Amino acid sequence: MDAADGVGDGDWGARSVTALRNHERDYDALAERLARRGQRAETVVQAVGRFAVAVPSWALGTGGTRFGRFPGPGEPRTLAEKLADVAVVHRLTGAAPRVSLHIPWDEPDDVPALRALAAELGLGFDAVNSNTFQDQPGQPLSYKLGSFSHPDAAVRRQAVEHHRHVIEVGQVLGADAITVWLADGSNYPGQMSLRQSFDRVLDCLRDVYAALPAGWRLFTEHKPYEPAFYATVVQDWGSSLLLAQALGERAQCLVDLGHHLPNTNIELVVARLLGAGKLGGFHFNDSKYGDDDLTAGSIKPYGLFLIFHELVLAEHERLAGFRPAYMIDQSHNIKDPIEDLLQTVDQLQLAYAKAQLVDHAALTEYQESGDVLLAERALKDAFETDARPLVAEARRRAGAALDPVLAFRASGYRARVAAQRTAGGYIPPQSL
Ligand code: LRH
Ligand code: MN
Repeated sequence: MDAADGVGDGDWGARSVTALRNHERDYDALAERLARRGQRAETVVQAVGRFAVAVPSWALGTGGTRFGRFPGPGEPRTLAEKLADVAVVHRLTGAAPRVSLHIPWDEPDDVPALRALAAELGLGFDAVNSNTFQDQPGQPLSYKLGSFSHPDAAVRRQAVEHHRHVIEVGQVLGADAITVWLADGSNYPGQMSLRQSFDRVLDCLRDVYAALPAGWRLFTEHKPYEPAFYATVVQDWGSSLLLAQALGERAQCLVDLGHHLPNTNIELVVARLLGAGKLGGFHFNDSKYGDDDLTAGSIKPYGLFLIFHELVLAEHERLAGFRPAYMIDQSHNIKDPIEDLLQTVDQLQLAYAKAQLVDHAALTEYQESGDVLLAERALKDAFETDARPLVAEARRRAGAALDPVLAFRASGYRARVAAQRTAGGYIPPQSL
């Protein structure tokens, strides 16, 4: 099978030819229905075609929990194999052209070589991620009691140095942002000064901000708890916004969907950060209780749609400085990591497509006239539209798969890499 052709050829069997025919009929039926609503399927297909999300380097293997890890066959053993797997996600969705690297978890031995390999695979690099939530072998000072908020100035300096190093690696890779998530916090009242710890974090972030290359952004990522179980220094969007506003215009807030207490209105958080010009990006995933890192759209699909509604509104309004970095942050415990990522990208494309179907003019009219029910229905009509043919069409035009998960299974890629990766040899990036 030629890697370039994404739809219904020999490898995906007769089913693919039938699938293509069915897709064309579904698409035409939907386009006709949308036209009756005064909407153009073509506009949404083109918008979905521009949508892209970055894959985290730490999500190509099985994550596991503290209770156990159930590794699957053919998991990548090297960064090169991880890139090969990301290339498969991009190949089948047409929408995952970048990797977000975590340092030192995925520190390249040869950074220029990694950049060249990624380019060969049609991939680039999104925001790099620092790590001061673990102690590395041979690390002089421990982060047990924090990093940027640590009482010992030497530990704070060590943490700032680490961030400078992460930026240097990112620069060689062609990235243009760094995401700073700090585990800093306390487990017991009294353990940590609640104000001084925040001031120390801001001071250290000023040093990191000063080290940003031209054109780079710094994303602050908030999280309510874990691993700190009493107070987390950057606990919520307000704390993150205070930091980003104090640092300067190239500092913005990153919203990890799993970093909100149950029932938090995350689309409202997104709207607030958009309004403040401080929405830097996302870590997409889903959760029922805590930071569960489940497949995006798997638990709260309407919530995901409402977040994309705020993003599409900002896009259509050409909101100043609107340039969110879309990234995934998930931990795959029981699904095949590649299949989970394919499903995730599909869910994000779908939520984005549905948000493009909102009749904004009608919505504004109902909001301004106080027609509560019809205003709500303007959103529900879009959410309840089966937009899958629009997403499949955008993928078809990008040479990707109508149904990425089924295409992946039909390709036999997992079985192939399982055979090769257990055999210990390195396998060059391969076509599906
Ligand atoms: C923290 C977090 C952060 C990453 C880590 C892998 O929970 O969301 O974004 O550094 O997960
Ligand atoms: Mn995250």
